[in-house]
Amino acid sequence: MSIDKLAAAHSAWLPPRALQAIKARRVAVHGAGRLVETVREEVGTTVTEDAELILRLSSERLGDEGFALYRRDGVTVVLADAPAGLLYGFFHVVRLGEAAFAGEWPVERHVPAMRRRMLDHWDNIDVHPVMGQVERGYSGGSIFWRDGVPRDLDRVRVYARLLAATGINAVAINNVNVHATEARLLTDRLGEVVAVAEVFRPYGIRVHLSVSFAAPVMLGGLPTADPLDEGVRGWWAQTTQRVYAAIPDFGGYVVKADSEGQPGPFGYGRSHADGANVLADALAPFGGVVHWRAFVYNHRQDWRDRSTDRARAAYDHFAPLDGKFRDNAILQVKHGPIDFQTREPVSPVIAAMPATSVAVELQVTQEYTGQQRHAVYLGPMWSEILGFRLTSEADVAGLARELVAVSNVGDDPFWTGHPLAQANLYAFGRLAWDPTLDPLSILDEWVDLALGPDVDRAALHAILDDSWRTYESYTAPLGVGFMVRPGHHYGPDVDGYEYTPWGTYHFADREGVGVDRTRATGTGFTGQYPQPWSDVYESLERCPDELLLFFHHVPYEHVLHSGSTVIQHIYDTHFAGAERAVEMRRLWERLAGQVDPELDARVRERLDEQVRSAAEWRDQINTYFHRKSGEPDAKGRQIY
Ligand code: GCW
Repeated sequence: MSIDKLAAAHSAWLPPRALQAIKARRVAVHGAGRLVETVREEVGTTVTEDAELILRLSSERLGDEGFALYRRDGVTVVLADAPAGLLYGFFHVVRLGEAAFAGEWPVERHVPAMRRRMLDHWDNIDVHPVMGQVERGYSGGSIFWRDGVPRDLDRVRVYARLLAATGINAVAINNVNVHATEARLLTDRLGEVVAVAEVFRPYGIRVHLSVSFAAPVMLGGLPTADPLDEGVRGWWAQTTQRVYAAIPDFGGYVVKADSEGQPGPFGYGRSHADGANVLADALAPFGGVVHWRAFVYNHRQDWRDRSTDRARAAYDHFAPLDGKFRDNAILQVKHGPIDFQTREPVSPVIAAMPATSVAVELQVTQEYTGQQRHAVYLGPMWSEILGFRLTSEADVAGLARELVAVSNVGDDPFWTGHPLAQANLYAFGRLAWDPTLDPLSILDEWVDLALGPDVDRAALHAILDDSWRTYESYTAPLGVGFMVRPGHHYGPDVDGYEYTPWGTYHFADREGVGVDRTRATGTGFTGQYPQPWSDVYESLERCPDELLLFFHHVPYEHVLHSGSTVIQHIYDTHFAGAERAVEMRRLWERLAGQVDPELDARVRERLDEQVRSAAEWRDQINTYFHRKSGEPDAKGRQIY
């Protein structure tokens, strides 16, 4: 299928309209290389003289992916040292649209902040009886496999193009929980990875694979997967060599080890550095990397045991290993210490490992933020995380070498279930390229490209700008987290996890609520932070309201900085949040007739569910805390 036909069929943020400004002009493309060819295909017809847009390889010290652009004497010029830079420069012109051809401007240089900007798919080949095909997927089945076999990859081609337009340059295609069928992608099913890599390649995206640490046993028939065993080292080396023979630009491996039941080096009495390094050594001769996840904690905790704190686990396991990882081993750390909650402090691991390459992992798929049934624009949350000054020298974006996120895409016609969740995927790529971008301007970019310049932009901003905070306001209060229904994690269930082995507790009783993580009287987690955060979080007076219950157990009458008591704050935010959801649905009415009717219908269906679910959250949370505390609502509203 031609690019035009594909774009028309599944447009997201690259409908044919988005390329009109370029297609209406005379464009010259100079240079050779596969990605330069991609630019030529995108442009369609090129000229050699009298161009109004020139895209040219040159040497401007812009690195492998950077580009420069300027406009002089009526000509817009994009320069790049390497083909990938030219492709990113091209998509920048697409974003600018007509503005790329107006006025004159001096040279602007654009170089990505992160060398790798990666999406992890939690896709399986087989359909899991409970989880479905995509673990924590809310957009239908996998775009890579159906009925146990590879799909027609046309749609993956469109996906590659969409991702390249945001700056993504790496994709891991299968679930980090590697089951028996998917483990074989590394060996006898490698051909399927080859085919996907071929589709991603023209868009500058490298393919990575999640592998099982037990692969030498599962696939190689070895008696052990001990990382220090010579046979095991040899198996990884040979297997990896075969992968590179088939995919010369293969990106590398992603590993979830000793985590939630996955095998790992602890099973052999070895450290996670030993585990990561055996894979890193196998990949090094080919320039590959291993992404080793730091999501290691005891998921069989005794809820009676108040000394074990899941928030501490990643730091306790990994900080002592700083400096022990190979250069091509990247420690992939979730942005918060627990698990992608709506509100968490930034993980202290990000500051604790100066001699290790750290990738920060975000969750674009909305497992804990409304599962793509609630409209929740996550750009502001990520922007806050990335800009958080964790040490006196650097913010999170400065400490991270890479940004990785779990994808929210499936075979849904709108790609992301909730059409507005496309904005999250778009924003992730843009923030990974430049973490300093304003998330609300990124939203404007997405609106322009995806919905067109004529829709009611103010209404969309009113719906989405604060939607993350709105979601926060009607779900678990003040950073305490979870309170979701166990298993699928959708909707409220305040005590659902309270007496389970998962380590996610709120400790509410008739006096108060929250987790004491102080050094003075609690789990000592605050001590994992550098100053000033170590003291700020320790202090009941200085701890920010939104994280109060993450760090402290307080009485319901405790007065917040806002002046409200904890209990009244809970009531107020939950009433206000559920009302905001109703308001969001009302605002969407303003877009009637401005967007594709099917998209409109889908958004309405989701907003209806959001309104219902927000009311359910409001009533369960308010009722729960009213019953526990016995405190009335100062405004006398209905609590059950
Ligand atoms: O949040 C949890 C999810 C699991 C997921 C795990 C992880 C892939 O509930 O479904 O497993 O995180 O990040 O490994």
